[in-house]
Amino acid sequence: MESKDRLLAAMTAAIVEGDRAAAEALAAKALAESLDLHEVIEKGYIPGIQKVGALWESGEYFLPELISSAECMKAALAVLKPALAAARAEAFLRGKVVIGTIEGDIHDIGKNLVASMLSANGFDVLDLGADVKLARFIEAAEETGADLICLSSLLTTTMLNQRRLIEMLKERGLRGRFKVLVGGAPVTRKWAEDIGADGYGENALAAVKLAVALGPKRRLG
Ligand code: B12
Repeated sequence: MESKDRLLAAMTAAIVEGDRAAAEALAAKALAESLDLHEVIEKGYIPGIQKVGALWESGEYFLPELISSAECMKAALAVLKPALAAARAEAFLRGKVVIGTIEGDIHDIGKNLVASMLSANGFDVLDLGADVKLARFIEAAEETGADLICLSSLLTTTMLNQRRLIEMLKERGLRGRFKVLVGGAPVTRKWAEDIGADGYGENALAAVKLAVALGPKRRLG
């Protein structure tokens, strides 16, 4: 148990220090030791990028450090991704999801995590990437017959586009066709309610629970 805690602490430190090799090696170790990958991500890596955010806010870190930590985070998640995806084979299709970071916003770490976890939990996920135009979300959802549209926003300015997307769905007579889930650091339950979203999740696990609850019941049988 103690060694697991040490491993989680080392993951956090690797992200804070921007040590990519260590971040990747620790992810490989987590796989080798069959650790719970949700715990590894939530308690090992995410606290690292949160600390980096705090160091940036306090003026101790600058953009290069932020970018290098973000790259480390991505590299570690890339190591874990195949194992997360493998879990999917055991699940059955729970619904189709279109996900992306909303127009004007390039933050994609949290969105990638949510996409990976949804995929690992049996959802068919189309990840549109970051800075995705509002119309593109709607086109993709219509094309793929999606059940859920998941919108990530990390900036207070781009959060407004979540509201705009829901308005666009209404304007096009499509609001009833898709469930809209919103998330991202500045997003709150209150905001989700205010804009008429179907749900808000504070982290990737919450996103999965929400998607399961809101997804098409017919395929859950
Ligand atoms: C890493 C980072 C960057 C990296 C992004 C790299 C990348 N590829 O993503 C870089 C360096 C590029 C960057 C750039 C910028 N950043 Co930045 N960044 C961050 C930082 C430190 C961490 C974000 C992160 O990855 N967190 C970890 C992930 C795992 O958490 P998460 O994204 O919140 O996601 C979780 C949940 O929110 C949830 N979730 C996420 N999406 C969804 C979606 C759904 C549907 C659901 C249900 C759940 C859900 O689940 C996720 C997993 O648990 C934050 C600080 C912070 N405290 O958030 C600032 C922060 C978001 N950035 C900020 C800013 C200002 C910027 C810049 C504008 C800086 C600049 N002057 O250029 C640019 C943005 C340019 C743009 N147009 O987008 C501000 C935003 C302030 C604000 N009020 O809007 C923050 C808060 C820092 C700060 N305190 O000032 N940034």
